[in-house]
Amino acid sequence: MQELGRLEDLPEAYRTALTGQNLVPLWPSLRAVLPPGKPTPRTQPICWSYEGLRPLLLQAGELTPIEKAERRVLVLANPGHGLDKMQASATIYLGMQLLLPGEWAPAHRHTPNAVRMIVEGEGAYTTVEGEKCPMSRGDLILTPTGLWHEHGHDGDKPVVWLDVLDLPLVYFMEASYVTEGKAQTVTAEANDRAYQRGGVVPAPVFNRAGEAFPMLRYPWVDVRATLVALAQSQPDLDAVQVAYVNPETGADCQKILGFSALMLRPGERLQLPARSCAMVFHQIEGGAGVSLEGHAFSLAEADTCCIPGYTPVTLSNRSKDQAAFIFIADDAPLQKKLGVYEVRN
Ligand code: GTQ
Repeated sequence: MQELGRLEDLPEAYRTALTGQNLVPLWPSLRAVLPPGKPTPRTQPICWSYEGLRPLLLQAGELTPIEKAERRVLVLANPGHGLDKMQASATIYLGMQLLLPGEWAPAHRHTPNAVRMIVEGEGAYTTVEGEKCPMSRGDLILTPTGLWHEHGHDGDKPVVWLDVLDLPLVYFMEASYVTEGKAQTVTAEANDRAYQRGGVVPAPVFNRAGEAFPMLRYPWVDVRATLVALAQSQPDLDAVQVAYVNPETGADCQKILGFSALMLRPGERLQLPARSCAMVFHQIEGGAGVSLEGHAFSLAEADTCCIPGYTPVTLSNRSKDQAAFIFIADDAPLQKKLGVYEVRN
């Protein structure tokens, strides 16, 4: 590839004249913005151990009352982007949120989409547009763009969950803002009960079709049972994986980030091809190895890691006799909509 002229090659007076008119020559920077063959990601492969962060999160509970935090969260920040940018990847934000018994994180709504993956504790709930969604380990609760949400806790031990938002992207677009509200009136218990089985949805008499987000809570007991049944019924399947989708359209459950759950059979080693999307892995149950060029992580329960796009990755179950379960988030839905999604075999 042809080497291009550098900024220093240009006369000082010319550069000053350009700057004076807010002009910049492209050629000294062309290779940086269009690198050959594959992007140069800022996103570094990074792992956050739950054992490491949990005491610090509990300490935040002592140091900062909920009224002074609104959302008591430690952000899982990727140093490749700079810690102050609060990015796990270019598009994905991750945070571990703590709610103590009796606390309340007030109602608001915002333009970024969020999901919560429940990590620890019982008795807390998120109310989304009046729908009360109880939280148990492994449940996925959606709080999509523009929907009112607040968190409460009637239990007696700390509750922790992983927030996954498309905040970096929405912020980059200069479209990120919040509206504060007052406590919602609960009008429904989690409507996942309306979606007990795949293939049947509520009939027109109380039709929810047409809602962008008909299902807000995906209970882990159901997702886990689906994975186990899938593994049993289809032993030859390459990857025992299910996607979290809108039950009425089959589309990704949110528009920007995609979510799935993966089961690694005892002793299984799964090679994933390089895909253009960045990925987040959160260990729900068991232990897994995550290896990619130059990096290897060992995930224990509740650990979280992220890897950049365009990287083949191998997942391996560290146990020979127990299944391992992983929650995955990526930005494939966004990339597909934009036409830049790739799989490289
Ligand atoms: O729970 O609504 O981690 O608004 C970041 C922003 C959580 C939330 C975060 C938020 C929330």
